[in-house]
Amino acid sequence: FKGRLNPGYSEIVLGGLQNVFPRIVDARRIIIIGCGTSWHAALIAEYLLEEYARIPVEVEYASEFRYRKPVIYKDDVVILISQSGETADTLAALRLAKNEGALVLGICNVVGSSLARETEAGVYTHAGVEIGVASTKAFTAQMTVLTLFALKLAKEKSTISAKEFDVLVKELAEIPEKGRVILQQNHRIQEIAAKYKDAVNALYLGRGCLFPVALEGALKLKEISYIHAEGYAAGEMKHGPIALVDDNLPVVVVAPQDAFYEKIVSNIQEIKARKGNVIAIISEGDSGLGELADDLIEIPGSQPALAPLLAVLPLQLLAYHIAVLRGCNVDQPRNLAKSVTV
Ligand code: F1P
Repeated sequence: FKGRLNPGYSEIVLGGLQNVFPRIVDARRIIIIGCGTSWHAALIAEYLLEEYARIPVEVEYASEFRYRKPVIYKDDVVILISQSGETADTLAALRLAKNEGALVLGICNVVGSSLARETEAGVYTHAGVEIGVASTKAFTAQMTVLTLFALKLAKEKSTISAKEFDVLVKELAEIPEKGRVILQQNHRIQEIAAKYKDAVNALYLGRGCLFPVALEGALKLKEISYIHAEGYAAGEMKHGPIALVDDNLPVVVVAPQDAFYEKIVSNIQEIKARKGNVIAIISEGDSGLGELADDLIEIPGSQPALAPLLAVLPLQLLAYHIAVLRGCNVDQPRNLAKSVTV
């Protein structure tokens, strides 16, 4: 269970998967399963694996997968993601897939957990102990492992050019420094939190692999501040959530300068036309949204596939500050358990 990024050599080593990698390369499809935050990491992986490794991917909640009668092939690879490695639904899904003869792999944070013991191979995220109930650094670590996995598989399957692979690996190594730059805006994010701490509802929007990041931002706010929040694919706004927009609704829009930029700007215009309050997560130095959005948080530029690793940080911080300002216990939110073992 070892993962190692070897910049300079443009090679990705995921030691824990070494013996089973030939089976992964030959897989018919990949099914990724998790609960809560781990499920959001799985959704991001679907974008990356299909784009780069050109393999069909299905993502499902463990709590659904375990109770229906899913079709599982012996040449499927089933990846179970869990911070704790003890989530009952995820373990039940693991056993179901294993019984059907699929290759079951784990991505988890707790060494020696049930998930690690029962899967055939896997990668530890080594994110350190998660003190808070709501998953944060484990999510970043899960995404990092899944990004490495997608790129390694793409390389083995020759579905990515050497140049594109090298650029992504190089930029991946720069992510920690870019993350530090985002954390320097902590005070600014705290000020934004003070403006919206009394909100009753909030909406989070994103496109592409930043759509699951919007889901995760909404989940963090719900979990620790008890504000009702919904995450949506920005293109779906006009199919329902737009009815909610008024001058009481904060809308967090993940809007870096990527291929969707024009579309997301037009989403922001639609929200502003209905007097919604827009908190935009923008690319560093993007002056275009200054006039339009109410509040801006900058993230350094990156390859679009790596943007989730950066964009989630201000959303986690925003939820944290709002929860603290509302007097909530951010480490032990009501009704939640670190490991949902029943
Ligand atoms: C899954 C999860 C977490 C959430 C909370 C309840 O846990 O839904 O994402 O933050 O802790 O459990 P895990 O399977 O990733 O340990």
